[in-house]
Amino acid sequence: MHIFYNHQHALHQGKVEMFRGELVPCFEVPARVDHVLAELQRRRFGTLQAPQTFDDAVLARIHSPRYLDFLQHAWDEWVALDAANAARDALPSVWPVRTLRSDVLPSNFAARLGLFSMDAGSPLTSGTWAAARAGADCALSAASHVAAGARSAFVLTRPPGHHAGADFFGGYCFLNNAALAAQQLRDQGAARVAVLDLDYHHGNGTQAIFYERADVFFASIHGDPHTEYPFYLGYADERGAGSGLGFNRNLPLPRGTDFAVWRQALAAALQDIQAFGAQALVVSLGLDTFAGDPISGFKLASNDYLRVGEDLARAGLPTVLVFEGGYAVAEVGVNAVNVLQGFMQTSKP
Ligand code: Q9C
Ligand code: ZN
Repeated sequence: MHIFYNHQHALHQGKVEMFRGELVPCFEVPARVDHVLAELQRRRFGTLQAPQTFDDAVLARIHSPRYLDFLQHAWDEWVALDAANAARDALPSVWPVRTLRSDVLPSNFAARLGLFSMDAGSPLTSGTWAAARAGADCALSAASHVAAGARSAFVLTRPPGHHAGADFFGGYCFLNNAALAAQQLRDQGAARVAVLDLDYHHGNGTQAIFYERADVFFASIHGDPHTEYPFYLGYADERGAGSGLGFNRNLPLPRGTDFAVWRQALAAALQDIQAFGAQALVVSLGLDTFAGDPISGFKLASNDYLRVGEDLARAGLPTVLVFEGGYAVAEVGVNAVNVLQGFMQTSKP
């Protein structure tokens, strides 16, 4: 399996996120990807592949031009406010909720930071744009590789992507790597593409991006948003809208769900994807379903991830796997590579 590794991931290095009235150390840290890379090397698994570079027009297939423009220049604007900001993360603190306008683009930086975000847990740093941009190139390259006939590819990148919408960041995500990969598969000839989101948190960004489309099916298994982030999306009654009606499937599960129950949800999601007639599959591979995850509530064990990979391979589709969440840093490498190993062993002829 070709691995599209984001060599620039560590340029994004948040210091703190807002939690219960305090700034606490970030959970989404560079060591996460370092552990996956080390485990790939330890097992001599896969071959690292340098990504191609795509122009911003390809990103604009998913993200709005005004959001891309904001993200690209945000750090310079932040430092221009106060030179001392260079040593601080930029976190939003004001948002245009119901009754407030989001069509006007204020000149005030804090106002735009809020307009283009959904929480105060996703610090924007000096290297955020460079890291996210290089990650998007990895996702697009993996999709092109699979569109050209490869059975599978893995995108090893951070920051993650599935919470990022067409024009906002949040949930540690800035550019939606899985959505970019799905669109690239469409643009390179796959008529129907499925995105299967296995991260503990609902992939609100990906769902929203494709909600009114019949050419991209979105399925997600995640912690019940009544109690789990992102709270305001991911309920079972969200089935798509307009021509996209029937092309969205949410499978929320309660905190404490174990692998046996989770695996039944996986079977249901894969059945929907087969019925849809997907020609290619993008997996948002979050490993925060692990029992030891510090911010999540499912109970998967490391060995269960081998079975996950096997189940995914049995779908028989050209597959792009995209690294998303997973915050049990010491175990995330073993868990991620277990999925890949299960997938490879099962997809071999
Ligand atoms: N104190 C992904 O897994 N809130 N994002 C966490 C922890 C945000 C997770 C609060 C969780 C976002 C890609
Ligand atoms: Zn997550």
